[in-house]
Amino acid sequence: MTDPSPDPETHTIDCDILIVGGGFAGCGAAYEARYWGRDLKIVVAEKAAIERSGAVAQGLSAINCYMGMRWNENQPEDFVRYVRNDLMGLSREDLVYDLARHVDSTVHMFEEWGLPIFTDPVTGRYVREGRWQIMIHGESYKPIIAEATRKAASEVYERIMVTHLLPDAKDPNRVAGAIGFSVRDGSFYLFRAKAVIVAAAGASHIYRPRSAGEGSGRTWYPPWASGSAYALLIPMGAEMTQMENRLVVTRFKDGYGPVGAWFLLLKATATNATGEHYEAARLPELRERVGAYADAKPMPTCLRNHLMLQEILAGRGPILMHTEKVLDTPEKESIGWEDFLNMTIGQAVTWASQGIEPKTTPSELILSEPYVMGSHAVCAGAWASGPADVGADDYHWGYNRMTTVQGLFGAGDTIGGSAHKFSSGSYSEGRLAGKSAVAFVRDHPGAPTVAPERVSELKAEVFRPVRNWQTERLNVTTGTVYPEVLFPDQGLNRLEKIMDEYGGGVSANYSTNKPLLERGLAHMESLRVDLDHLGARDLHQLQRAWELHHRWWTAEAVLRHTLFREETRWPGYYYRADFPHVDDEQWKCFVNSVYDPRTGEWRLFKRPYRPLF
Ligand code: SFD
Ligand code: AMP
Repeated sequence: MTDPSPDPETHTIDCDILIVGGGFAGCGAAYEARYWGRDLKIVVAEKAAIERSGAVAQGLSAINCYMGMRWNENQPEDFVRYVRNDLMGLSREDLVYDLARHVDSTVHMFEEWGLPIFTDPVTGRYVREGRWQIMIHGESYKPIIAEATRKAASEVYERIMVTHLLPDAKDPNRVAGAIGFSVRDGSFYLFRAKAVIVAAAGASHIYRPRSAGEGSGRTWYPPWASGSAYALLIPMGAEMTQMENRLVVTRFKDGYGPVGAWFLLLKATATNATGEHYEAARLPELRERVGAYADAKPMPTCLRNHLMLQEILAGRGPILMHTEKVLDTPEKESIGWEDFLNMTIGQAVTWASQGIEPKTTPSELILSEPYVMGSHAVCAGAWASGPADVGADDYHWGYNRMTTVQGLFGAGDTIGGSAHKFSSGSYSEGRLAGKSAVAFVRDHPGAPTVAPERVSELKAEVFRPVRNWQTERLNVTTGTVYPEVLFPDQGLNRLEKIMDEYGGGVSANYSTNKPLLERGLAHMESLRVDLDHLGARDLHQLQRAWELHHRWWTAEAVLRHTLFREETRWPGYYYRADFPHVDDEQWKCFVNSVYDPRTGEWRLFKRPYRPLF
């Protein structure tokens, strides 16, 4: 294999709308932008291949956001109440409501395109996993969705890792495109666009995972989710929200198999090692900590985590999911296995390798390491304009799902304040962003200005790890020790250690405090300086190098937000040990941040929470 070039050829692509990331939100954005913008050039840039990219690469076994309005099962207002409750009172309810009123039409389209949804032969309704979730045979979920995007987009550029967004040369608060490189041939890509929709996923591997060494890389959210959704936006000066609201999920131990179908559809229960149902027993203690939130129905996800953690810390683990009590028919047994074979094959493999027969043996549950996301039971991400017809005036400044940067939109994990979107909601939010981006392009038909010198500077920056390696490769002391080179896996281990120990990861039982966070930020600064020394022997390592950069930005934002919020709003996600209680008086508000690219300074501040009703 020849060495990658540190100064490869440049491909320039001009378009109306650039969509970064062809996952669920990106696919929805392309589909809807084409509907409203028949004449526009709509381009997708994706770091993998859209048939199997993103969080749904392996498939899924449920669609976790579906109202069922045609059967009068739920109304959007019910969903707003649910999300408000699950997020301990804090949501951008205009965004949540907007999503809820549109999500059903997305699911109906998926079915029309061939996605098999469990349907009750008697009622003709979709089979409910829980109040908001429906069951699917979803191994091929992503290829089905990608097919429509292939038809809708003018061009889909695959294997392109987007590294930076470009500001307009005349107006730094307007986006003008993006740059990246091909992970296959190493060439450089310049996209010039009138509007950009970022749909580039949340982040795993910010925190050291439970699986290390023996299963390094195994996580619940996929290892390829590298926080690009946040790292592309933050250096542009986009306002971020709720970056401290990171996700810890209850999962089957070692394989990270999700629990939803087991708890909700199969009605399995979890106990401590001696068979006690610990949740009820711990309620009085929970009330002392969080007051009335302890009696919220259903119990917020973070509080369920909290009770499990307390039980484990009290020495009463392992926590057991009693699969053996519910797989009493061949049909249920098949649903149980299919749940994992559709979506988290590794869990089925883990069962097999550990000799676990779920029909006769309970399985261990554990809490995962934290992830940064905007689409599951948390809502980290960009502060976005809401719809014009609902919500407070200060939640709306132009185009729906536009960030605080002109022409820069987001969807799915990218957009903050609006949790529980899941796959269907992320796609729906992509559709909303796609429609608005078309409106923006119609109102701003002029091409943006891209400064060639800025592009050259950034190009040199993108290929710096290749240059570093080629300059330093002979400067080796022994084996793989290159004193002047930091390899991406070494940098990643360092980042994960900092976040784990100072930012409230698994080894700290999710606990942190002001001095720890400040110390963590100091370590982050020295890591940032060392990122200039990243070395890449090949294109794979160059991609890893940029994924590390993106994880760094995401992690930095998490630490700064966690430091600013002086309370513990979501016990079970993380604990500010120096402020252990929920403090509605001071902190029932959003924590937002803006990074200033000119000065390198971060500004953190509060934004009011305004309930929709
Ligand atoms: O059970 C760049 N999710 C579930 N959703 C459901 O509806 N039902 C479930 O059953 C779900 N479960 C679940 C889920 C996820 C995973 C991993 C498992 C189980 C094991 C959540 C959804 O999948 C999730 O909410 C959405 O997919 C989020 O959509 P989006 O579009 O925000 O993210 P994406 O789909 O991962 O797509 C991101 C794309 O961007 C690309 N990309 N491209 C170019 N340049 C860069 N720098 C890029 N960085 C990233 C990615 O390749 C990808 O295509 S359960 O656990 O709850
Ligand atoms: P999971 O498989 O854990 O990602 O969860 C899938 C869906 O089920 C999400 O909407 C969760 O919020 C919900 N869920 C999972 N476990 C429970 C539970 N014990 N009680 C209520 N909702 C749950």
